[in-house]
Amino acid sequence: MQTTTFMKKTLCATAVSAAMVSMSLPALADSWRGWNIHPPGYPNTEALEAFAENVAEKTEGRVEPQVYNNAVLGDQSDAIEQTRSGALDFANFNMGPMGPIVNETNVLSLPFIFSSVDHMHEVMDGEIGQRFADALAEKNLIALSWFDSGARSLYNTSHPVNTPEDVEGLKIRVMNNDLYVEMIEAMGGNATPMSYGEVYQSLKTGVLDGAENNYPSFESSNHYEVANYYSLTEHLIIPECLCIAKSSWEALSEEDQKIVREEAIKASEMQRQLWVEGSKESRQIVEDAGVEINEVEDKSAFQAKMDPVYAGFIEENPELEDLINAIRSSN
Ligand code: BDP
Repeated sequence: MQTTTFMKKTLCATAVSAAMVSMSLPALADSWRGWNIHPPGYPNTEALEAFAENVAEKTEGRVEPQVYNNAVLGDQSDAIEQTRSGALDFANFNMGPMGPIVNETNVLSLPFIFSSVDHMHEVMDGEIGQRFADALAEKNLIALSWFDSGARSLYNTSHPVNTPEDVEGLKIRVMNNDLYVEMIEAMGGNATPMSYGEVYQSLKTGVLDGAENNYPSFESSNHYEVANYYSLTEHLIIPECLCIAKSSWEALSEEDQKIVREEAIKASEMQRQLWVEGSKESRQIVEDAGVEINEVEDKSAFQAKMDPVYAGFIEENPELEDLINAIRSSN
């Protein structure tokens, strides 16, 4: 039989992979599946991919994380449950949809709880952040670092929002958390909890009038193509975690835990840097596409509407009042 170039290449590749398999045989690689809601190129995606690559390299292949983008492994609430049970190994979760599962994290979803993104980082990187990490750990999620998610603002298909009166009657999509329903209703709108992937179509067909998000998500989800008014209410500043499933974490040696922790912290530093740049770029893209962006002169009108939301929350969760006060007074 004549050996063709193709066969030679194939034989050669087979020999190489056989050699690679035998070289790596003693340490069985732990393949980690990681959930990510965002598309390639998004700041979080880049940071998660760097995390995966660096962990594989530093553990010399003992842990092989793989990131699955665009929520192909399920929507966020499902993915949280899958990570808690160990069906998924790691993920980048927003603390919004975490609220129904880890009650303490609802504090982070109180509108205007942080005065700025810097304030949020200071809190999350300190002792208070550790309190949230402890609460997550009780629910089998090991939060190793905190990502930026900017500030979320309202956008809609019909007019600029300057005052709560402008929100009246608008059907606004919110993430899956009852607190956001209360928040939008307190502003005068009608809230619809919905998973992220369904929002574009719903805006397009008029099922929704608007939603709320940061610039990078407003842009990468293409919502800006259908919702042309973005109003800087900046009502929510919600941190996100790089979380590992407790069972995956506990299966690691101490040495590998150290590597994974260090890489998670490095990933969050990278994400925060990329976030600043990415937010500016996204703002430019949506403006160039014709989106009208307006500052909200008097945010205190929105803040004042949130008093009953806080009062109701504290009434239901009196044990969390000191945490709310600690965050507010840490500024
Ligand atoms: C983005 C968050 C993502 C959320 C999404 C949403 O990064 O985790 O799922 O908003 O609105 O900003 O659902």
